[in-house]
Amino acid sequence: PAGPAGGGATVTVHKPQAPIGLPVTDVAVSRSVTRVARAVIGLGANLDAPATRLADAVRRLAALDGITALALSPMVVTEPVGGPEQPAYHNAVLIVNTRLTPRNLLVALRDVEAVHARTREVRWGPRTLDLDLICYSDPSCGEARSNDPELTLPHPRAHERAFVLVPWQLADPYDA
Ligand code: PH2
Ligand code: MG
Ligand code: MG
Repeated sequence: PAGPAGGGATVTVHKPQAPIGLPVTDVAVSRSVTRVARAVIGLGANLDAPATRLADAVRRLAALDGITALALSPMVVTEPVGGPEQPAYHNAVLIVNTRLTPRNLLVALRDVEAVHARTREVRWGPRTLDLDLICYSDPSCGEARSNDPELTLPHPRAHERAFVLVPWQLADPYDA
C-alpha cells in the first residue's frame, strides 16, 4: 500500500460486517508507520556573518519536510583546525529526527549550503557554510556505516574534532 511521504507504510483493515448496528457498507481502521532515524549534523562557518548563517541553516533544515529538529547546541567560536590561515569558526551541532535516507539528507544539506553560496576551492579552507552529516542511525538497522567517499558514515574525523564533540555534548548530554 502507498505509505506516507518519505517512506513507511499505511495499513488499512476493512471490516464490512462490523456489528455496529448502523446501515454501513464498510468500517475501516488505518495505521501509518514511519521509520524515523536520528541524525547528528555539524554546522560550521567562518566567512561573512557566520553566526547569522548558522541560524539560517538551522531554520531551513528544521522547516524541511521529513526533518524534525530535536536539539540544537549553543554556538561555539573555535580556532580553525587545518587548512590555510583563516578566520575563527562558529560551530554548532543540530540533532534531528528524519524520515530522509542518509543520501537524501546529504542532498538537503548540500542544498542549504548552496543557498549560502558555499564553494569548495580549498580543502579545509574558509567557507560561508559547512553542513556535515556526523552520524545517522535508525531503530531497526542501527548506526549507519558507509565508506562512500561522498558520504562516509560515521563522519571519519568527527571523533577527534573538539569543534564537533563539544557542541554535540552541549546539544544533548544524554543523547550524545
Ligand atoms: N571545518 C573544517 C576544517 N577546520 N575548524 C573549525 N574550527 N571548525 C570547522 O568547522 C572546521 C575547521 C573542515 O570542514
Ligand atoms: Mg566539515
Ligand atoms: Mg563538509
